[in-house]
Amino acid sequence: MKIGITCYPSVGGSGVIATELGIQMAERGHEVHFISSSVPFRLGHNYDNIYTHRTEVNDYSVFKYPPYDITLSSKISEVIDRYELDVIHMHYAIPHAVCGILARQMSHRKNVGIVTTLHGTDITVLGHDMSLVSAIKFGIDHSDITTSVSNSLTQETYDLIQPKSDIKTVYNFVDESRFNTENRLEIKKELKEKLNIPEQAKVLMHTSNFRKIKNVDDIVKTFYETSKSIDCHLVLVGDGPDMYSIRTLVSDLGIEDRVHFSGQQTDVSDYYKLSDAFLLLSAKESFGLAMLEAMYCGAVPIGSTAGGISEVIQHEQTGYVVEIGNYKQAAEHLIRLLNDEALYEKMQQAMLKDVNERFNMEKIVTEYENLYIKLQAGA
Ligand code: GMT
Repeated sequence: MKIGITCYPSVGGSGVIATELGIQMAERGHEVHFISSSVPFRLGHNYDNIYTHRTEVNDYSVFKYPPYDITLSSKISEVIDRYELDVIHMHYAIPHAVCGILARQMSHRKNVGIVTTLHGTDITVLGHDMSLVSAIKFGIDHSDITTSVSNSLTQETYDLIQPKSDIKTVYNFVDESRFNTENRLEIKKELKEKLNIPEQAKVLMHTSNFRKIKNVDDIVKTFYETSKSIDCHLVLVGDGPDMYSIRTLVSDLGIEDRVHFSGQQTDVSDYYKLSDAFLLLSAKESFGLAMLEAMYCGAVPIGSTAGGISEVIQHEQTGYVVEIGNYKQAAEHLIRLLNDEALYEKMQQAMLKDVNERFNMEKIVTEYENLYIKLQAGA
């Protein structure tokens, strides 16, 4: 098959899933075309059957707003026609699904299939913006197939947007050749030396884009509470708008010597392997891909009840789930877990088995491939 993929190419879970899916489709022999504003960051090296097409947004001075969506639609239609694409997969309803629909109308191949995947903030945040609801609904209803990354997001989309068409949940996946427990002990030792973390200290970790909805302040408070009873350090990977206030909180609590700001990293897998526990206490989170990556690397998760987090963590079996904002309870779970080696090991083993079964890459890539095949057959 010939597959077009459009996503936000910057660091972020939706771009990661779109890119990994494209790579896996190429590995299965399909021809894959990425059409986006820049080369997706996870596309590490060159593949014979992966092509990238960049949109150049026109900033002609008469335009008050550069017409990104129109330019992208035009580019997608050009690629559909030139490469005779069978399917285009749009990640995010706004603007990508709408661009895909417009592109199909512009192109000569009216039977090209459109799959749209909802990733979260297109619904959980934008879905509350009445000026965008009609566009999101249009994007879903005019796609041939719409998927969402968790049951929680699927339900929220039905409730908020009330689309006419069905939405199928397809969970996110992780490339286990990249995220695994290999050399966990050696990497832990090396990174602890590098970061000046004592060998016996436990490590808690979080990575994100440090937006308000990530509640990174709750993570710092959880760490602060935990560190009253456990010898531990906190490693924060990433950067974003809340960084200044988080640094201020860390300094106000007087814990600068045990909180490590590691900034944006292109490869976070070593940081996951360094960690005993991964924290994701967001106010909104459709799935929590970084948390799943951390789990594959052996870090036990403490998550909030937001969105799909509790679909990824099986509470008390493979990690813990606490009410949004309840950092004291998060700390209580951590203290019990990190004080009890037998409990920790049991939970870690159950977690590794569970994620490998439910979020298995081969299984989920096949689910997407079957959707593409279904569309091609019906074309
Ligand atoms: O979490 C973010 O801010 C990034 C965002 C994105 O656009 O990449 O992530 C969303 O999609 C990911 C992949 O499906 C999910 O794992 C994240 O949970 C989701 N983020 C939110 O719902 C806030």
